[in-house]
Amino acid sequence: TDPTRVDRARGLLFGLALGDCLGASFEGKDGVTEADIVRAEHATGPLSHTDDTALTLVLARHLAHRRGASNRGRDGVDTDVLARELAEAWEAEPWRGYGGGVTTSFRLITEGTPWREAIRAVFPDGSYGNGGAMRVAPVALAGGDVREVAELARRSAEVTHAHADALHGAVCQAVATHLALGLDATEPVRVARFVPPLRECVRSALWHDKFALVAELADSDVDPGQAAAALGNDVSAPGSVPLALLSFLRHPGRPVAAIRFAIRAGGDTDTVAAMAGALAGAHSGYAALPAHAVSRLEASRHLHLYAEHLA
Ligand code: 8NA
Ligand code: MG
Ligand code: MG
Ligand code: MG
Repeated sequence: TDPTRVDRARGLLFGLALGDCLGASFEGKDGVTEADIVRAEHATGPLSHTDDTALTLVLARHLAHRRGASNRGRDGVDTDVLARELAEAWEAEPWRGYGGGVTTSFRLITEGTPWREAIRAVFPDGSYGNGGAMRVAPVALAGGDVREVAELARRSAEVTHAHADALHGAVCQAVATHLALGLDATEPVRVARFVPPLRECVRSALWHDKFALVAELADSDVDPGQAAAALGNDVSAPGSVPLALLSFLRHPGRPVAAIRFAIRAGGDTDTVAAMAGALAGAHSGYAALPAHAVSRLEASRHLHLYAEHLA
């Protein structure tokens, strides 16, 4: 049966956290096998997350709070407030595996530098890292339609990432997640439902080429290594967001398979698996995630809370 809205909201957040936690121990490793990942899924003890989940929780809380009755009519993202909230989360737990550029930005923001200035301190043209995309999925629940989701995604990402490719990555991941939420989970997933709206929202030749490749590979039998070679698997937004989308499209209705594919592709495994997990969880719902692994997620209580608020 088709999952309910709240089941999908839970699937989105828990799928993201599961991908992050499982992917974290394989970051940068080559030759990761299915058996290695299965072992990680079935281990005991808490599954701890990295910056991807930590900042997703901040954005989810921000969106949930600004949805309250007292904020009716205001924008879903207050950039000045969000910049401070993200920087405070870094300051509280700087050991969660943050990128080098964003670490400097967050430190400057906590010291009082305006975020627009702080985010160009290391990279004058802004960061093209995937940090805006990795945390963006909750905006798919907050926006009413594709246009609104794209705008929220841009605003949520621009407080740390000024480079156009980082913003394109956030819009791509948010819009794809919104589309996944809206599809009937009992019917086959068609790539053609994703590519035209993504092309519309992301106006960039580089990204249009990536979407064409994703469409081609989604209907092929490429293995994760070949997918990484074709699309990239690094910390840049264009080098990771398309691979996450492909991981989902190759395994519709099977969130664990999507996450495993993303991890086996290597490189920035926590982030690609987090983004693939968000897409797959939004489509299939919480009940489709593996109960044992999900029960070990460190952030479980907050993930449930924000899923209910945002659903
Ligand atoms: P970021 O803004 O620091 O960007 C990440 C990295 O991308 C930077 O440290 C640079 O190496 C590179 N980069 C970005 N923009 C430019 C530019 N304009 N010129 C040259 N190099 C650039 O942080 P972020 O939040 O975007 O990064 C997210 C990633 O960092 C995620 O993968 C997250 O898990 C974390 N992370 C990644 C790794 C890894 O190497 N795979 C390790 C630890 C943490
Ligand atoms: Mg991480
Ligand atoms: Mg409020
Ligand atoms: Mg990462």
